[in-house]
Amino acid sequence: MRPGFTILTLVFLMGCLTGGCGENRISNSQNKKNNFRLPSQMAPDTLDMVWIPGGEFEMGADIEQAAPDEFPKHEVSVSGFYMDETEVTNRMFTEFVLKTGYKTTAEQGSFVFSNETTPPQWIFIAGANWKHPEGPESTILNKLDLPVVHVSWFDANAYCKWKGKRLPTEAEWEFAARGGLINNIYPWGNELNADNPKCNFWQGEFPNANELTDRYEKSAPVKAYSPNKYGLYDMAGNVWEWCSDNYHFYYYSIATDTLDPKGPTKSYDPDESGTTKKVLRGGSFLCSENYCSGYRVSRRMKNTPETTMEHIGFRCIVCK
Ligand SMILES: [Ca+2]
Ligand SMILES: [Ca+2]
Repeated sequence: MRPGFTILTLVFLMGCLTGGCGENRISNSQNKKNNFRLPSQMAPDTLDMVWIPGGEFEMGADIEQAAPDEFPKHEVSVSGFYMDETEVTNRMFTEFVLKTGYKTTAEQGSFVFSNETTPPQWIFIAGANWKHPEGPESTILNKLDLPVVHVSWFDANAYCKWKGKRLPTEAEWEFAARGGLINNIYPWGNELNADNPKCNFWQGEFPNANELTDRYEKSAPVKAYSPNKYGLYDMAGNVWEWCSDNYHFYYYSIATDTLDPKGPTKSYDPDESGTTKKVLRGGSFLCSENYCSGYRVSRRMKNTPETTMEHIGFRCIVCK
């Protein structure tokens, strides 16, 4: 063993190779962007988490609005787990960075959604990162209870590992989002009801007309809307949430593992074949009916693990 290859490092590396409630899994390239060593991994606690009992469900979609990668709907079982009741907030992430000295992938800059361009669009801003979500002049001091954003998949994993937890799999995330309902479209049921929004999304025609019926142009404080029946907040909208799985367009057609599936070993996105992407779930404040409808419980999204944006965050889970 090389000098400097400490027991702590070994514990961390083993943590990277495990996941799933009780089963081994491999996360390729996890954390390779950051040469980060956990100075002290916490014993996991279940404070501010809710118990998701596990069980069988129909994963995916069968409605006209669904994207091709949400088909076919198929039966999956997941074991029980605890899940953070909210997205990880700026307050929580601040504690992590203060205690560990962790540097995020985006400390050089990140993508911010600008309303000052025509049409409104994503622009790269040097100095935009989790501490300055809208650019170097912005601050999180008045946003401590908003979800942390501009965090890469690597950053999300580092935080979860520090807490003694991990990212949910895509199946765990969808099971939890459904809140115990059967074949529901949204975490609360089957009606979107844009006149009285139950989550933070985009009412109106994206990207030109945000009607703000839900009162929030960008992200909202966590718990601004009612939780689902499991007690989970913002499983629809607010910010997208990283899952542990590789993204594969055809995964639902080719998957053979129906018990605690952990995603394909290789990623495939027909839009950018050859690029490894990770799954994102739940939609964001930018999702609208005319665009991605990401707030549907079965909606899948993907991005490269180093990607950071103003509408991407995460939450953790831990097994019993
Ligand atoms: Ca909104
Ligand atoms: Ca969310």
